[in-house]
Amino acid sequence: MQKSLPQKEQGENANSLIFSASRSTRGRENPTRAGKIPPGPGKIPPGAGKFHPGQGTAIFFLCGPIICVKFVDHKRKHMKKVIIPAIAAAALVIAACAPKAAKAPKAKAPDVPIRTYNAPKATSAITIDGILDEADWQNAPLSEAFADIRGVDFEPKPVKQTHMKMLWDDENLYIAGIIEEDNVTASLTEHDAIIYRDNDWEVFIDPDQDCRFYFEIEMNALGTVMDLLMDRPYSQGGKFYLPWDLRGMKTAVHVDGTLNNPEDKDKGWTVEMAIPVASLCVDFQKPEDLLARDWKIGFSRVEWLKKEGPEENWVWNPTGEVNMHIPQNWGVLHFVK
Ligand SMILES: [Ca+2]
Ligand SMILES: [Ca+2]
Ligand SMILES: [Ca+2]
Repeated sequence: MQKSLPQKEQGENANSLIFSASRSTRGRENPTRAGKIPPGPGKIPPGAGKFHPGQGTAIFFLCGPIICVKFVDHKRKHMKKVIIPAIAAAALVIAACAPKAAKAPKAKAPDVPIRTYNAPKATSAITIDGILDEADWQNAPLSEAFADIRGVDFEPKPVKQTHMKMLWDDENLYIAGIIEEDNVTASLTEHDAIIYRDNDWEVFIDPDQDCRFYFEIEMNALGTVMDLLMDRPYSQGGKFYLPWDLRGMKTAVHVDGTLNNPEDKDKGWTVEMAIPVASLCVDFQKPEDLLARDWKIGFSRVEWLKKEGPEENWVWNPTGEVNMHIPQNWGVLHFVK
């Protein structure tokens, strides 16, 4: 049995909820899941930078262009006179007196491949009903199969297939999620609930690729949406803004099977989304500015194979750890003109 759920459209004030401190998003509930906080610059050890002549005392005096240095050895009770060029002496003194440079933390080399999706421009209207029967969807390339978030070759590999497709026009980014599922389930019905407590579909978007002010959308098979704005990743002290709603976004889910009925075997569910580019602009950005460049975009599917967890995180572009909030490790969306 196939069932299409009604399309949902978000208005400017759609379903805004009072922010609750008890709500949180994945990665925040357990900081270890948010990735390691990068070490700060090393502290300068006490005393570093001071000139320590050891057992003696150095006496400097100028003789024209030459600096003379006399070392008085307190133990051996004698003096050594050393004549060195002024420039070299100055360099020696500066080097001895300069604080030792703090070792910069090593940047984590991206050990994940960065995938690119070449999104065609839609040639006709896309009806957001969860059904991907438009000719444009048929012609859009199917993404690589989703992999474990920790790496393309990470074992065990996902036991259920997931793919996505994307299209665009001058107003919207269109997203299709194709989710294989033998038992389609969903329970959360409240907008901005923590949707990943159900099996879900997640999209992360950073149009200007600055890893700041990026957007997260989660949906379950009931079509319930959580959307939020992040000012930066949690690992950098980022905060999320849950009352923010993606204005004008249209979403729909189509279930190919029966929802919440474990007695039969389902095929899966599909998600169809239209995201207004104008609703993703920050500062003085205009939609045409955003559509003129590539975006960073991440897709994730949370699957609770065991009720007690831990949950599976299957993603388009692995980030390398169980944490989606690493925007630099998301894939790239390229708008084919
Ligand atoms: Ca459709
Ligand atoms: Ca950004
Ligand atoms: Ca929201």
